[in-house]
Amino acid sequence: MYGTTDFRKKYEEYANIVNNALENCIATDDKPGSEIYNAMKYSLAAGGKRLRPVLALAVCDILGGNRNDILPFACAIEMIHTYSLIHDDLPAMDNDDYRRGMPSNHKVFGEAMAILAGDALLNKAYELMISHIMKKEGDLKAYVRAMNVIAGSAGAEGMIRGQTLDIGCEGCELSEDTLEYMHRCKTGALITAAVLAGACIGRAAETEYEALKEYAANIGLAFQIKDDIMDVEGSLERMGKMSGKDAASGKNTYVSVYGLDKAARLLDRSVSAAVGALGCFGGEAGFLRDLALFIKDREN
Ligand code: GRG
Repeated sequence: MYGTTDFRKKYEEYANIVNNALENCIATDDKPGSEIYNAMKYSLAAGGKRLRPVLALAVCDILGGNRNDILPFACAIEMIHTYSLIHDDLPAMDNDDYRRGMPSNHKVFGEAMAILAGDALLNKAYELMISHIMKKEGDLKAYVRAMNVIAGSAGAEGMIRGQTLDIGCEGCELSEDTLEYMHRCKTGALITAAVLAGACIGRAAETEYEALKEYAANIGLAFQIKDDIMDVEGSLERMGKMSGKDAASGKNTYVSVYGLDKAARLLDRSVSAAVGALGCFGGEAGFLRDLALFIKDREN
């Protein structure tokens, strides 16, 4: 049940699996230039909720998939997410001094190193997935499909499209449809990729895959609406990053377009739709239902 130790215990269990695996993902050596590893590890180890890899593991589990098989994909998604945060914090983008409760990557290592650390994490993510696939024998389709979903969602039709709109539309008024499209790309795409990677590796049937896609689209939207609400109501202490920045930089958010009350109603609607999408899984999907509620109530 959400809010009870069961949900929290399970979430922590998944997050610990991911954290342990991530610790071993970035090697180190004593050759010249090895300081890049420090910049990569700094942001990767800085904490964060690990929401995306937890989702990937949970979905794979519900489908009876192999945890060791989804883990490299889950870690790769977290690396891609971390790279996007490092780049998003740069002065040329959102110019944020704090992330995950710590100084942003470029504040510690400088802008050039922060760009390189992000690039290196992105490359490492694909190396990790491909290395895993190379160890496999037989039908590799499910692995390649998972990787294809991840690559597509991180790129110019997904997260980067969303960021392009976000940066390009500062100070202009977006229609409700374009706002939703921007958020579905910027935040929703990678969250959806995490769920669908779990579905691919867990060998979901097509109806299960479609149901999970619907669930993911709705929690992705809910996650972003909540983020927009927290930017108005949150604080640096609670969130580990600056609040109030969206309004100050003229960003289009659910709060700026709809107001706080309607944004909260839209959040409720997305969470209900997410929960509704899981009907075909019955009791097996309890954790995913609780996760949708957690997204609504989270404080960071
Ligand atoms: C630079 C290509 C590129 C993309 C950046 C992710 C992103 C796109 C920008 C981040 C800006 C932002 C605050 C978006 C709102 C939603 C979001 C992705 C929040 C951060 O994700 P969390 O809350 O972070 O899961 P943690 O630290 O918990 O992992």
